[in-house]
Amino acid sequence: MEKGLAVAQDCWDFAHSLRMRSKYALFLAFVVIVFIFIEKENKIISRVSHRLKQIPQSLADANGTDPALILAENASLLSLSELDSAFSQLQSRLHNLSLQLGVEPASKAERTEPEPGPEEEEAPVAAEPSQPASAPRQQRRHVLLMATTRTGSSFVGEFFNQQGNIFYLFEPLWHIERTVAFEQRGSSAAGSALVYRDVLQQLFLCDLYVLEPFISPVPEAHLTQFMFRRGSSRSLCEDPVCTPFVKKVFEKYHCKDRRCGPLNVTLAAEACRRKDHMALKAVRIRQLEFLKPLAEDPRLDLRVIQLVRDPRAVLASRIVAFAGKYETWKKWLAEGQDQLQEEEVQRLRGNCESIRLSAELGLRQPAWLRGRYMLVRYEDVARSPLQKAREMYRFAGIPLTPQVEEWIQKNTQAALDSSGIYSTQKNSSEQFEKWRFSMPFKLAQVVQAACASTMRLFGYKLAKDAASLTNRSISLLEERGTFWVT
Ligand SMILES: *[C@@H]1O[C@H](CO)[C@@H](O)[C@H](O)[C@H]1NC(C)=O
Ligand SMILES: *[C@@H]1O[C@H](CO)[C@@H](O)[C@H](O)[C@H]1NC(C)=O
Ligand SMILES: *[C@@H]1O[C@H](CO)[C@@H](O)[C@H](O)[C@H]1NC(C)=O
Ligand SMILES: *[C@@H]1O[C@H](CO)[C@@H](O)[C@H](O)[C@H]1NC(C)=O
Ligand SMILES: *[C@@H]1O[C@H](CO)[C@@H](O)[C@H](O)[C@H]1NC(C)=O
Ligand SMILES: CC(=O)N[C@H]1CO[C@H](CO)[C@@H](O)[C@@H]1O
Repeated sequence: MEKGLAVAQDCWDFAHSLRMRSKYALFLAFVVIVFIFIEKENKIISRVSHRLKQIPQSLADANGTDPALILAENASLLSLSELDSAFSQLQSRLHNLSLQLGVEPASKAERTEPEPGPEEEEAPVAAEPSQPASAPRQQRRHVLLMATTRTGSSFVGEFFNQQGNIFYLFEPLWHIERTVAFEQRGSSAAGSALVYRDVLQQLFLCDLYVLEPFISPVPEAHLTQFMFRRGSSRSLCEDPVCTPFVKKVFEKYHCKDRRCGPLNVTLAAEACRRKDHMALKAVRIRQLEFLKPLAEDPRLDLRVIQLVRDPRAVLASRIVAFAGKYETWKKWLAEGQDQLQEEEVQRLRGNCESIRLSAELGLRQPAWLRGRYMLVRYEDVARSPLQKAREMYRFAGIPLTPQVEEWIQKNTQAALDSSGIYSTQKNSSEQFEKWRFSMPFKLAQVVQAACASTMRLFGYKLAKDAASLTNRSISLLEERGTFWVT
């Protein structure tokens, strides 16, 4: 099919394909370099490349609600048909290599979820391939906190991090984004979504080794000082994952309350398997529909919690937090008249749309997602953190422990204490609405125009004028109660 496409190309198509080829050259170079560096991990890379080869298939599966995705699909099909032969070759090399090393050819080494318990000594990489996965372990849940930046996802992630029996990871996909500098548009955005998804799937299975090829520098002997935000995962900082501190080894994202040696990925993977549940937070998963294979994986019991926040607040927060990336916005705000670049507005609209499309899909509850999707508004969490935590835990089917409640009580009160007010619903709502009183109305207007349908879906009311934006007695939030719980 792909060959046929390639043969039938006319001149324009040829030019187009050249462009695509150069677009992918970098990515290919990356794959090859990684390959050279981590021959030991050839199974993983082989699997990634194998998965990438399947992209045309997967894209055909993904139902194109998103017009951007339809375009991406076309582009991907073309460019990937060119990549196809390169990947076949890579796979063949990996196959030869694995034969030389005397290990099972990667394509046949399907992994099954290892059983928990002390007898579990072997690293998954060395595990014997066995029969197709048996029934999922009773009750083990795999929670994905799916958010975007500046939506309070670190805070909500703590709800899961604090439960002693959940293995929680904070933004593990950061490593993938860093290493594979995908373009954020068109075909490569779709490609990156599939890599994210496949890595996510392995992580949920406690295959933490899948991250290693993406950590820079690549870990040696499964030991790394560069695990992103290790300190934000309790599970990576407690015994026995916290090994004795090693002098002069600098760990950038070290544990907060104690000093540990570099992360031993094997120990972390073992800890993951010992815990009853697995949760992780990701701001890099843009489209819910890509998660379908995870929802249908019999080894997983997936629960997706999509966290959303008023896009006006998100933009206001991003302009402060990512000043460099929002230079144009700041200039536009400072200099008055100048027209805001259409490109920026388009990006804003695109972000809002992808959030809305995911939420609409989730709320529609197609069969594969039934009982697996929950939508949560940050504003509701900020106003009643404990109640929302209980709902999320009930949805996930995981017991809420006293530690979690304590943490929430301590931290929501501490935040209020430090600003001189005490904990009531009314006062904490002042906290979460702070953006209203510092946001120029024209900025709010731009967001309201670009994100109107997203705001309507989530119950964020439009402010008609500058006065209503800053008038405390006008609520910009429709009450939605627990309507969202599925
Ligand atoms: C895509 O959606 C249409 C309806 O919108 C449905 O008939 C079709 O079966 C879907 N295809 C897949 C692969 O889910
Ligand atoms: C897909 O690509 C082909 C060849 O470049 C082009 O003729 C066609 O219009 C594209 N289709 C879409 C939906 O973009
Ligand atoms: C793999 O090995 C086979 C036979 O041993 C050989 O024909 C083939 O060219 C090798 N592939 C690569 C990419 O080296
Ligand atoms: C990491 O932990 C595993 C499992 O306990 C152990 O076998 C291995 O030697 C450790 N690696 C290093 C480099 O200490
Ligand atoms: C704020 O809104 C309320 C209700 O609409 C209105 O009665 C009040 O006058 C407004 N306050 C100001 C300062 O505009
Ligand atoms: C219980 C409490 O401290 N409530 C305070 C909430 O904030 C308002 C002012 O914004 C105070 O007047 C209340 O006393």
